[in-house]
Amino acid sequence: AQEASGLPDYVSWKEPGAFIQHSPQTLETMRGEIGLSPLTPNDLVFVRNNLPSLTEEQVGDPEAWEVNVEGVAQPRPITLAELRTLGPETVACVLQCSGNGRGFFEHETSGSQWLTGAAANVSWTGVPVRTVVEAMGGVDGDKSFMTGTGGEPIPEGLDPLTVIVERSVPLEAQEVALLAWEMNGEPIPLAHGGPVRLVLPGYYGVNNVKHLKRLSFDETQSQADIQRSGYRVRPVGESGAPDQPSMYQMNVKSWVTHPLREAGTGRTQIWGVALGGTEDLDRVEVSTDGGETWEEARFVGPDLGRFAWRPFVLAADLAPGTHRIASRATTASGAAQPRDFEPNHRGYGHNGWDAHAVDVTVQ
Ligand code: MSS
Repeated sequence: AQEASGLPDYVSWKEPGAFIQHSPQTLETMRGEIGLSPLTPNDLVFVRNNLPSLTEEQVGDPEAWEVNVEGVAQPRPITLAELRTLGPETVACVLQCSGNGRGFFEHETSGSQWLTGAAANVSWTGVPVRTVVEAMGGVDGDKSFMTGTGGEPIPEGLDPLTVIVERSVPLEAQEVALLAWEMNGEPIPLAHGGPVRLVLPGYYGVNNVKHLKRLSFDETQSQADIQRSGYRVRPVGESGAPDQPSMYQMNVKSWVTHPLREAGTGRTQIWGVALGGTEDLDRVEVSTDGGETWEEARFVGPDLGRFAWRPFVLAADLAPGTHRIASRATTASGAAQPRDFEPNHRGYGHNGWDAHAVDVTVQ
């Protein structure tokens, strides 16, 4: 990984210098770039593409973009223009890659070595999936899954199932899902899945299918590799298989974003962000002595709901020396970040507070 001096063309509109470039298709927001504002501006949002993002030429007229809805009583394609005529909704939620925090595991993991920056807090506008389904006569019969398919062309000569971005989530996810066309008040940039993206509040990034071309209600899960063996949680050394837990709902997590390395003597404001996954947060505590003692931090700014993250702050008077600063969030039902997080083969879902701590030197 290297710090991006020049960003690839499709994301050249993003803040230069704010990203760690793991590859042209994986850009991590630098830890200190996340401030106290509740939403992450589009030009600071991380990027993760399994396949190259669609181009404007490939998309054509965005209003004519079609999503094929299947597994409902009256299946049919629906255009973005028509989606706009159904009742819109806005939801703020965390967009976080399943592998965020992978770089903190001690075992060797393949994939981008994300630290904290494969996460953002975004306001999405679109139409609830429930509304679309109702307009098409409801789900047809007994279905257990909702499947979203990405619109990227499949490179020639490859078995589509090995590359297609197609994710199935439990049917109940339709209660919170959105077919979105706006991201923080702008048309969704292609790098983030425009013209229409499936947004699944509370679910890991991979389930939020970009350039959505098909939404289907099914009895079984997709047979695509990304569903069958990818994004499966298993012990280190084991291969992925459909009987292992899939990366669906996010867990409780927090991390400090300031200060990261140095601070002056006297008063320092320590801040960071905390998310409850699918639940409201009860509290965030901060430690300046590596977890020996904790003090409750204060949430800053509006509460944007249970799927959003909340910035927090704690004022501290730090004596000269090195301080290990950690944060630990707890949800309304009492789920708290563990000190250590059990390793898993692909390095998914790390929320251990100790590994996310920073050593800050005060002079
Ligand atoms: N979608 C599509 N279509 N394609 C691709 O590649 N990826 C995933 C999601 N979706 C994809 C999709 C992932 S994997 C993630 S994280 C996300 O997306 C990201 O987002 P952005 O916007 O940030 O880039 Mo991991 O779990």
